Amino acid sequence: MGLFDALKRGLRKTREGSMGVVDELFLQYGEIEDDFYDELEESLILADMGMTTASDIVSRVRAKAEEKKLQYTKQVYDVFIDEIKRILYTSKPKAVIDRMTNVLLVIGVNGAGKTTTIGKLAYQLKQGGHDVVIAAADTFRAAAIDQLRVWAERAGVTFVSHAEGSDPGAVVYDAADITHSRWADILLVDTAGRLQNKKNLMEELRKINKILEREFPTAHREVLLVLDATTGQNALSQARLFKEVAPISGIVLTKLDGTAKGGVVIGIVNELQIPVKYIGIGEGIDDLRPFDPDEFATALFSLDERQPAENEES
Ligand SMILES: Nc1nc2c(ncn2[C@@H]2O[C@H](COP(=O)(O)OP(=O)(O)O)[C@@H](O)[C@H]2O)c(=O)[nH]1
Ligand SMILES: [Mg+2]
Repeated sequence: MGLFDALKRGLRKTREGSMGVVDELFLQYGEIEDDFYDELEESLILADMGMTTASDIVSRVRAKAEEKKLQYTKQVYDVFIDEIKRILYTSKPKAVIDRMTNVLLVIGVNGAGKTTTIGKLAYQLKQGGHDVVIAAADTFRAAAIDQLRVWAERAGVTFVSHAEGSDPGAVVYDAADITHSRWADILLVDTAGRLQNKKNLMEELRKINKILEREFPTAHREVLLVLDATTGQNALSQARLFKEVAPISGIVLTKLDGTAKGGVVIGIVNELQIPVKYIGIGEGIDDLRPFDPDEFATALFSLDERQPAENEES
């Protein structure tokens, strides 16, 4: 199966669910009436783009359609797709991995998919010829450390951990040392995400980020926030919260395969103006993909199958 087919399969629930509803609306409505735009807005909200983004999109699409004097909803489809792509392109990320040393701090709530994402990423980077070190800075549970160790072994990369309950900062110092002495070019730092103890967690993350800034002043540093797409609008509020702790440079949106509400990507990019850098479309080691706006829009809206004719009159 090709990469694009794998992406389409991963996004199937969203494409056939909430985006299918949007597609139908355009292709079956007929002549444009006021109701059409109301229904469009409603279907975008149901697709979890959020109220702000849904109303932004509809007013821009409407203005353009009126400017072009379009009569039929089918003709508005292209305008709509262009608008979706425009939003997604505001987040077109530069490459995450640079030629120099790369330090990726991975944050997010429990269960979002941080450890899995690091495992997949470590594997892919190692396959790409990089020397990767993983730091197990989620020291809260032994099981979390073991889970990451298993991924590191699968990927065949260097793994740095301390005992359960030890200071995450100390793990990060240790991993920084090892990265320097190996001349490794990539350090991935896994962190805890227990929001129940919000204040401590935020302090801990802030401290880890400081250590990385100090230890790697010239490295290419990223702070990746991992969000679970199945949580919909909750993902947006988590992003706002974590933004206060560290400068988030990119988002990893996981579990897109498990939700019909993949429209949340569009809401996140539009509202937060933080680029989505990777998407998770399954639990397997190959199921992490760099985010490509064009590919994503095409996979989401069945464009290749039902592209409406340009100037069709009926
Ligand atoms: N279906 C699916 N499951 C995922 C994806 N990413 C992570 N998971 C699952 O989500 C669960 C929690 O992941 P984990 O990495 O432990 O989350 P963490 O607490 O943030 O470290 C695990 O069962 C993963 O297999 C994804 O893209 N798709
Ligand atoms: Mg974890």
